[in-house]
Amino acid sequence: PAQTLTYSERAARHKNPAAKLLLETIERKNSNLAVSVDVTKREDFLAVVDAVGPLVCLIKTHIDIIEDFDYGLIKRLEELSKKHDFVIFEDRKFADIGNTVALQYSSGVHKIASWSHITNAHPVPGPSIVSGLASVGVPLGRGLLLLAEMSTKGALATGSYTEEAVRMARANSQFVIGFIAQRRMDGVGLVGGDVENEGDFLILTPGVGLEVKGDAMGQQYRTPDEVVRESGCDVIIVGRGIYGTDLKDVDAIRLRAERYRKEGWDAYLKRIRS
Ligand code: 5IU
Repeated sequence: PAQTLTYSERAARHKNPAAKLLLETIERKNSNLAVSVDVTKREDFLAVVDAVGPLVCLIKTHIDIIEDFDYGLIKRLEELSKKHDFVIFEDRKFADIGNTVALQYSSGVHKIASWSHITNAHPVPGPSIVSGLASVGVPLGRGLLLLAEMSTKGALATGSYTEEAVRMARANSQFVIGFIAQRRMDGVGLVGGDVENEGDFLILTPGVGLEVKGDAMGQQYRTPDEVVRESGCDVIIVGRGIYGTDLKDVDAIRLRAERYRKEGWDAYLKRIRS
């Protein structure tokens, strides 16, 4: 099972270029930390990315919340991605019919497919959302994550919905590289299935925090150890726990990022040695 292998052993088994890149980056940097940079001003965004860049495998963006966006920001982000060696994940959560999501992914102001190695989609429309996004993403070597679960209180993505999401991924595993989920999905929804030959899906997990258990809007946090060691997830995604409330204090941001990086990595080492 994937959760007892090292990240580099798994990188060698993946064909999708984005999955390979992410696993290799994790191993190279000894970091399974992703920072979600949910800030609304371009200069704040770039300052946080530059501060945490050396410590992360991946930067997660919500590019549509940037108030002073222009395409020059993407060039700066790509430069920082090369300088600090991190993967880019636009957390777009596509949810429309295939034809529409293909346009949203390739076009508009943001042209997500042209710069984001990884993006994600809700499985709610069924397999056509994957084929729509794949028509744009596969020729560019991109990877897709399906939202199999959410971190929020009362989330509807549970039970048979989650199982169907995993089946959709298995049917499209050249483009679907894994899930946003709260635990490993190995064998989920397999009926009398062949667990031995289960694909190796990456699990990226938001809802990670060390100081508090949640926020006032339904978010729920678990620790890196609960997420990586106990639940077998591969990447911890941390937003406010790292960038905090004072965006000017980049030293404090960097220190918090290092704390999460170490906790996430130690939890992984314990997992593969157990
Ligand atoms: N995010 C979640 N939970 C989910 C999914 C996405 O928190 O189930 I799917 C996003 C939302 C935000 C980031 O961009 O991950 C978490 O930010 P905080 O660590 O600040 O809560």
